[in-house]
Amino acid sequence: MFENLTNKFEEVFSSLKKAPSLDENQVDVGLRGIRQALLEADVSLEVAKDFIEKVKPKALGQEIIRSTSPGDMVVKIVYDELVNLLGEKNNDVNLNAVPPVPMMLVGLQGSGKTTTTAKLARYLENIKKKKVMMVSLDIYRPAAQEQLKSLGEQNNILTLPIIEGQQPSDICQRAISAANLNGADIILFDTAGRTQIDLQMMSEIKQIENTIKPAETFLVADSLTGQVAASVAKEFNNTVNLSGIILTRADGDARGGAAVSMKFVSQVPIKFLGIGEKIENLEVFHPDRIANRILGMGDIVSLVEKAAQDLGEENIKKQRKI
Ligand SMILES: Nc1nc2c(ncn2[C@@H]2O[C@H](COP(=O)(O)OP(=O)(O)OP(=O)(O)O)[C@@H](O)[C@H]2O)c(=O)[nH]1
Ligand SMILES: [Mg+2]
Repeated sequence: MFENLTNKFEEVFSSLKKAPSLDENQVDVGLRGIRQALLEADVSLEVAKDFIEKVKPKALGQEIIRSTSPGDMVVKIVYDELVNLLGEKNNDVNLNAVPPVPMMLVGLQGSGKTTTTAKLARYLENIKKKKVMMVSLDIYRPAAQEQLKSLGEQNNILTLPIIEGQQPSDICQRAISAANLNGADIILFDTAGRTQIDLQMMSEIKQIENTIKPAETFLVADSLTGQVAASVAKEFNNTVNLSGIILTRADGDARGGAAVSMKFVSQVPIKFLGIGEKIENLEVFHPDRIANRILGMGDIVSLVEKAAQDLGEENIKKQRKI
């Protein structure tokens, strides 16, 4: 996952870290390498530019350049900014609503909504200890409702019985009564896939949103589509109030551009990563851990701490000299 980006960052960092001292020119070369790495990961020019603009003044700070391990210091600055860019901290699933808590999953055709609905149900049952009911509102694609039903059967998750020919708004009403009757804590609504320009479908999800008043509206987006995924999120967010992104196919994404751009472009945080086709292949998105993974340094946390400590000692020494 995100191997290309990791390799590029490693290249830049190894030359920065080798240097016993750093001057402005060396920092500049390093930052250009980072910018290039981001662009090759399919991050937009705007995101890459903003990132470098934030890192640069910090990396050129006199205490960094003069410190005993300037390379490590720059790594720490890049790490901190990357965590910021990815979303600072994980915002957990919002369960703060009257049960049955409604949540819906929206997204483009084939992005992974139905599979992710089942993954999320399993997560909420196993980790959050909630009883979940899954409901398909996809009345358009043949066998779409059966796909969710069979995922429910295979994994022992409750689904709303299918009534042929029922419209989404009626299915929503029926789901709420059935969930109450069955003592379900959460209802997950899987919606029909849509192409971006399909205004009729977009107005349908707006109507569903108005009917169920979801506590969470997740956009399911395909990581492999890079910066397109981020602009799709921005567009969906103009129609419905997205509360989180679930980025699927992260397992096959060597570049990582969607993960990096998503928050900046769409203003919506990533909450989960889909990392495979199986029901258990869902991972909570922790910006700090992902930044760690992207920078390709298992020891980054201790490195960061050490760098911060060195910086502190340096300052103390300086003060003593004065
Ligand atoms: N490798 C990988 N495959 C995934 C992931 N998530 C979903 N898929 C696969 O993507 C394909 C499409 O998934 P669906 O869940 O049917 O997608 P959808 O968005 O519901 O599709 P429509 O309802 O037709 O719009 C399936 O073959 C899934 O197994 C993931 O995180 N990793
Ligand atoms: Mg589907």
